[in-house]
Amino acid sequence: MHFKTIATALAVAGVAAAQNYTQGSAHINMNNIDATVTFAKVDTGVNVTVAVSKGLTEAFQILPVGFEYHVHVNPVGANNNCTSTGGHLDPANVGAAPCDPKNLTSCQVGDLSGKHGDLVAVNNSTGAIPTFSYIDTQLAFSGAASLVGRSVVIHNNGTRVACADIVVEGYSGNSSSTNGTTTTGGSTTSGAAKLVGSVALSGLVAAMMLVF
Ligand SMILES: *[C@@H]1O[C@H](CO)[C@@H](O)[C@H](O)[C@H]1NC(C)=O
Ligand SMILES: *[C@@H]1O[C@H](CO)[C@@H](O)[C@H](O)[C@H]1NC(C)=O
Ligand SMILES: *[C@@H]1O[C@H](CO)[C@@H](O)[C@H](O)[C@H]1NC(C)=O
Ligand SMILES: *[C@@H]1O[C@H](CO)[C@@H](O)[C@H](O)[C@H]1NC(C)=O
Ligand SMILES: *[C@@H]1O[C@H](CO)[C@@H](O)[C@H](O)[C@H]1NC(C)=O
Ligand SMILES: *[C@@H]1O[C@H](CO)[C@@H](O)[C@H](O)[C@H]1NC(C)=O
Ligand SMILES: *[C@@H]1O[C@H](CO)[C@@H](O)[C@H](O)[C@H]1NC(C)=O
Ligand SMILES: *[C@@H]1O[C@H](CO)[C@@H](O)[C@H](O)[C@H]1NC(C)=O
Ligand SMILES: CC(=O)N[C@H]1CO[C@H](CO)[C@@H](O)[C@@H]1O
Repeated sequence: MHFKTIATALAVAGVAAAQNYTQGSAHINMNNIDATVTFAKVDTGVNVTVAVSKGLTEAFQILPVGFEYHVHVNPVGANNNCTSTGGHLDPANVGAAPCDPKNLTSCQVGDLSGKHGDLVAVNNSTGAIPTFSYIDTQLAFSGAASLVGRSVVIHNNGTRVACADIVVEGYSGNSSSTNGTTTTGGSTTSGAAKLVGSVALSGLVAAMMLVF
């Protein structure tokens, strides 16, 4: 009896521990852009580290202020479809009004560039940007501002140019796994199929980039 109670308590604690997420990252590798955005829980919020190894060149950049990037509510769709990520993470429903970084209630939680600055192009052949980190006091790993099941999207003058799911350590829900298989809403696409699809779609994506 006592043993059963303890076992049940341990099982419940196990479930709770499994949902105690503290780490996640989005590895964006699309349209010649390679960027990793890492999220780590800290006492004051989430430590965000941005590492761009290629693709954000000055030649590609449309706005002189750089590339916007945000946390979007949904995972990436089939064939690397960034449109499927939906809108910005915005649990307070702030909307599209400009974000004042000195007044965070004016900002969408997912508006990383609005709160912390754009990704500014480095004018060399690679488009790499020196790695930087900051603490975001609004992001979380649970609740309304949770990063779990979300994605990161990089924009160029508003156009969605690259995106990836936030892979949260310990989370095996509807988002990506790290082994090349992406599961979205129950359908699974292999890494190889995604590659073929993205090659076939690259022309279309280029055309879409002019439209969105
Ligand atoms: C969550 O993980 C942190 C860091 O490992 C730990 O300090 C904390 O006690 C855990 N909380 C729960 C509810 O398991
Ligand atoms: C944030 O993460 C970066 C990269 O891991 C690390 O260098 C930095 O010390 C961290 N900052 C805090 C406040 O934890
Ligand atoms: C991308 O996703 C959007 C919304 O989910 C959809 O309307 C659109 O048709 C998709 N595009 C492609 C090329 O599949
Ligand atoms: C901060 O932003 C909110 C939402 O836009 C606004 O209602 C409030 O007046 C602003 N506060 C200050 C001090 O500007
Ligand atoms: C481009 O600039 C980045 C950031 O300063 C640097 O890490 C990288 O080595 C540079 N690449 C070239 C080819 O100069
Ligand atoms: C940048 O975005 C604005 C607003 O959507 C649009 O009017 C303009 O044509 C875009 N510029 C380029 C070069 O795409
Ligand atoms: C790796 O992918 C396979 C499907 O190909 C899946 O069954 C397995 O759970 C995945 N492993 C992890 C750690 O996500
Ligand atoms: C996972 O997908 C299923 C089926 O599409 C949906 O009912 C469920 O709410 C999703 N769970 C999460 C955590 O997104
Ligand atoms: C400020 C500067 O050097 N801008 C250059 C960046 O690279 C592009 C493409 O090579 C040039 O056209 C710019 O003049």
